[in-house]
Amino acid sequence: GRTLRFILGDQLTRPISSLSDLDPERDVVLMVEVRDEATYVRHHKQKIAFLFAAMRHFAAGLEAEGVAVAYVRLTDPDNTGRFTGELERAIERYNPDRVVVTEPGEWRVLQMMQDWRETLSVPVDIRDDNRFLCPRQDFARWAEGRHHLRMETFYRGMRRRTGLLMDSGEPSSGRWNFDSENRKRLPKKHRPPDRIGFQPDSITREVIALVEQEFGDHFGDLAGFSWPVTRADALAALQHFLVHCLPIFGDFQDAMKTGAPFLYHALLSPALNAGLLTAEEVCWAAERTYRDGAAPLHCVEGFIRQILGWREYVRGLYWARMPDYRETNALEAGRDLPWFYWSGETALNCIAQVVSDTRAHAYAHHIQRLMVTGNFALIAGLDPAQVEEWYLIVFADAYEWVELPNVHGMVLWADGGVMGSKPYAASGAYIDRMSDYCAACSYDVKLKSGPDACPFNYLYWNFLIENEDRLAGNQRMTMPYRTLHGMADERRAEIRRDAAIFLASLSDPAPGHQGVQT
Ligand code: FAD
Ligand code: DLZ
Ligand code: SF4
Repeated sequence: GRTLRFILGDQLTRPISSLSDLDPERDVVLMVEVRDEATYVRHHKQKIAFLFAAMRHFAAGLEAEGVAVAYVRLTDPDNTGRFTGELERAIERYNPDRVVVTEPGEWRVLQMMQDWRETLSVPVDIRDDNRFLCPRQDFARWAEGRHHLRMETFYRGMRRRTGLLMDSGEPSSGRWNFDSENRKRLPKKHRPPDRIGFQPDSITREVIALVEQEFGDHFGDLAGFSWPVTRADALAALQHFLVHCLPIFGDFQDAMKTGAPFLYHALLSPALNAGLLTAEEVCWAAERTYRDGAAPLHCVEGFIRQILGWREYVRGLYWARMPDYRETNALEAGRDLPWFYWSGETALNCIAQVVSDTRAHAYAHHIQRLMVTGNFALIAGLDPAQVEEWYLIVFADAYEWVELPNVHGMVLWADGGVMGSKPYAASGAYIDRMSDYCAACSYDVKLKSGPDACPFNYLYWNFLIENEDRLAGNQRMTMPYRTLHGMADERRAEIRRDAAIFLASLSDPAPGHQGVQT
C-alpha cells in the first residue's frame, strides 16, 4: 500500500528516519506551510523566510528524484493553517495505508502526533529522530535519578562513544577541555573575516515577498537575508567556516564587537536545526581539519564541544525533563520584559547593539545571548516565560528543544540548578572586558552607584541581595556572598536604592508604543 510521509519544516534531511524506507513509486511526501506554526509565537521574519525557502528547495529536490511531494503553500485557498488539518486533508486525498513521521523538536507538536494516533483513520508510525548522536532513551537513562545533569560528564561520555578527538581511548593530547584558552579579547583594530552570504534565488525571493506581505508586523528585518537554504549552500557555509574561521574560532569565542555579531562563529545553527546538515558530519569535518593540521586542537575541541556536548545535552535534557521543566521558577522572577528587547531603544548600549544585530540577522552569538540579553534578564528578575518567548521568536535557529534549556536553565537558573551549578550573574566589568560596547555607552561601567553608573553593576549586587535566601548556601557562590556580607549597611542601601529607581523605570510605558510588538 501507499505510505504518507509527513516532513516538518525542521526535518529537511534526506536520510531522516521517516524517509528511510521511502518507496518512490507509491509513497507521497507531505510538506505544509501553515499559519499556526508561523504564529504560535510571532517568529522573526527571517526565521519564517528561512524555513519556507528551505522547505520549498527540499521539496524540489525530492521531486527531482521522482518522489511525489504534496506541498501545501501558505496561500493555498484550502489551507487549514494547522498541521492536523493539513494531514487530515492529505489522508482524504491520497488514501494511504499509514502515516509515517519522525518525532518533532517540540513537546507541543509531539502531543499533536500522539493525538493523531487516536483520531486519524489510519495508523501513525512515530519514529525516533536519527539526526542526533545521543538517542533520547540513552540520555534519559543517564539522567534518571539525578537532580544535577552536568554537561561535562555527558560530553566526555559522548567523546568516548563517538571516538571524536580520541586516541586509543584517551582524549587527543591528553586533555578534555581547552576552555581557558578560549577567552581572548579582540584586539582593537582586528578585522574579522568576510563571510559568505547566499544571494536569495527566485524561490527564496518569492518567499521573502510572501513573508513581508503576510507577516509584515513581526519583529525583524528581511533586507539582509543571506542564510543558506539548500544542503549544497549549507555545505559551502560549513567549508567556508572550516577554512577561514575554525583555525581562530576558539581564541575569540567570547568576544563581542559593535556591528560584527558573526566574528569567527559558525553561523550553522539554522541549517543544523532544520536538518540541512547533520551534527555528525559537522563534527567529523571539524575533526578532519585538526587531523590535517589545518586548525589547532583548542579551536576544534571548543567547536566540537558545542555540538557534540552542548547541543546534544540540551536536547536530551529537554526531553528527559519536559513538560515539567518549563514550569519551574526557582528564583521567583516576575518582572515584565522591557519594551527595549523589541525596540532596542535603551541607553544600555550593549543591549541596544545586541537587539540591533538580532533584528538585522535573526542572529546573535552565544555570549551576546548569554551575557548581554540573558544576564540582564537574570539580574533584573525578568519573568522566565516572557524571556523564553522572546528567545524563541527572535533567532532563526530557535526551537523549543534547544531554546528552553539554554534560557530557562543556563541563563535564568529557573530550573534551580539542574543545568548549571550557579547562576551566570555578572556585573558590567565582564561586558567591558569582552566587548567594545562600554566605550560608546552613556553609562559609565567603572561607576558603581548613582544615575551615571552602569546598571549592570548595582543590579548584580541587588540580585545577590534579593536571592540571598536561595543562593547564599550555594558553594560556588561563596566568594560573592563573602564580599556582600563585608559591605557596610549604607552601601547595601545604596545598591537597593539605585536598583529600585532603575527597575521602576523599566515599566514606564514606552513612548509611542501601545504594547504592540513589532
Ligand atoms: P557557534 O558558536 O559557531 O557554535 C557551533 C554550533 O554549536 C552551533 O551552530 C550550535 O549548533 C552548537 N551550539 C553552541 N552552543 C550551544 C548551546 N548552548 N546549545 C545548543 N547548541 C549549541 N542555539 C540554537 O540553536 N537555538 C536556540 O534557540 C538557542 N538559544 C539560545 C539561547 C541562549 C540564552 C543561549 C545562551 C544560547 C542559545 N543557543 C541556541 C546556543 C548558541 O548561542 C547558538 O547555537 C549559537 O549562537 C549559534 O550560532 P553559531 O552556529 O554561529 O554557533
Ligand atoms: C518554525 C516553523 C514555521 C515558521 N513554519 C512551519 C511551517 O509552515 N511548516 C512546518 O512544517 N514547520 C514550520 N516550522 C517548524 C515547526 O514549528 C517545527 O517543526 C516544530 O516546532 C517542531 O520542532
Ligand atoms: Fe552595557 Fe554597562 Fe557597558 Fe553600558 S556600561 S554597554 S550598560 S555593560
